[in-house]
Amino acid sequence: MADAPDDRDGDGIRQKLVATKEKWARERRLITGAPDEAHANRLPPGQQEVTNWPVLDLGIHPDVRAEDWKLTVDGLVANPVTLDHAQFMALPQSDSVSDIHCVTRWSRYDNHWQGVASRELIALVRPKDEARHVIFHAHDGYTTNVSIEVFADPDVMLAHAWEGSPLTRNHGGPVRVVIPRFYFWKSAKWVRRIEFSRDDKPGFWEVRGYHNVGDPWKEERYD
Ligand SMILES: Nc1nc2c(c(=O)[nH]1)N[C@H]1C(S)=C(S)[C@@H](COP(=O)(O)O)O[C@H]1N2
Ligand SMILES: [Mo]
Repeated sequence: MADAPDDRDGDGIRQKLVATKEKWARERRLITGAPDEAHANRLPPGQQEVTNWPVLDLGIHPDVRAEDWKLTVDGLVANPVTLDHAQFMALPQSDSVSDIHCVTRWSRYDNHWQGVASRELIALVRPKDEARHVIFHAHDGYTTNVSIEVFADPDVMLAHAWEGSPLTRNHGGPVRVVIPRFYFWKSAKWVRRIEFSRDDKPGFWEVRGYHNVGDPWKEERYD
């Protein structure tokens, strides 16, 4: 993991933040009790639209330069790879526009992403039949998990640019995951490894009371 210069006094603050979010999970805070499974509304239940882009994480912003960044895709795949930034940028590139929905209640519409679609990575590594889950590992120690079907959604990508500019460090640059149809905690910033697994491995928030799937229209905030 890279050093964390932002992290002076960070431990206490971070423990407090984690404790607060764990408490919300126990109390099932922010649940409105009105799922919208048909996606009748663009805004999922209990969410509010914002026009800024809040920064949310554990308070560690790893300083990973593009020239040092590498992505390993491994586990139950026929062709495990480790790509450097140039090799990653040489993969077929996509543009996508999607909404962000954070479990802390804010949603941000029409984010323009550029990057590599998950489908390109899947085609490259060829997951084995036994692979059922995908685990993301990030440079700050964060992990999160989705099913292989969710990872294969056409709008899932590894993004290196947002609104036409390189993704900034505080939002997970040089490369982050974007999984638009689920709460944003599933979208790992500073991603370094994508692991295909037979067994599920609940990640940082999933073991702290957050829902294992995290569908905003079903308000799957908590376990
Ligand atoms: N590596 C890493 N990725 C992470 C997190 C984190 O702490 N570390 N936090 C998650 C959470 S809870 C949210 S809401 C989004 C926030 O992304 P943003 O700061 O770009 O808005 O990142 C997600 N991905
Ligand atoms: Mo979050």
